[in-house]
Amino acid sequence: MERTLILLKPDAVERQLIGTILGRFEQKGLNITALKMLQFTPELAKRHYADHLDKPFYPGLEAYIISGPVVAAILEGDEAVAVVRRMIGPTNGIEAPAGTIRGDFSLSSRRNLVHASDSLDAAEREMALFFCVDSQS
Ligand code: 3AN
Repeated sequence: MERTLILLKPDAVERQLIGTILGRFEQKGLNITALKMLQFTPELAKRHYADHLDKPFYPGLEAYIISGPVVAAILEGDEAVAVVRRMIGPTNGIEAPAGTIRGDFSLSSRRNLVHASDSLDAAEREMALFFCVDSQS
């Protein structure tokens, strides 16, 4: 069993897609073991997106992620990290295949609805950042 961290980003909340997106993960058989709504601050954005701080798209990414509430959740299931990454699809919604969440609902690289941890290490770090839990608990 693995756990992974997802964020339904401000466009998902604004477009009233919280239930639709969480429903897809539930239908897949993943369990939601933690769930909350929160508002990013610039400081939290810099911690969460530390790897992207020097990218040209970072200022726009920060402005977007702090622009409205997000929903954070921990999903649990067999190979959850890889399964959830496949379900959300590639970063750019224009290129994401139909059947993935970004492929079905996004036409953008920035407003791409959902974040998911991209490794077990990232999942551990991100679960601690948003829920103060470690991957063993
Ligand atoms: P992913 O979420 O697919 O793992 P990352 O980690 O490469 O993508 O990028 C983190 C976030 O930064 C993306 N979800 C997206 O919101 C934003 N982003 C990435 N690439 C671009 C880009 N070329 N233009 C604008 N925003 C981007």
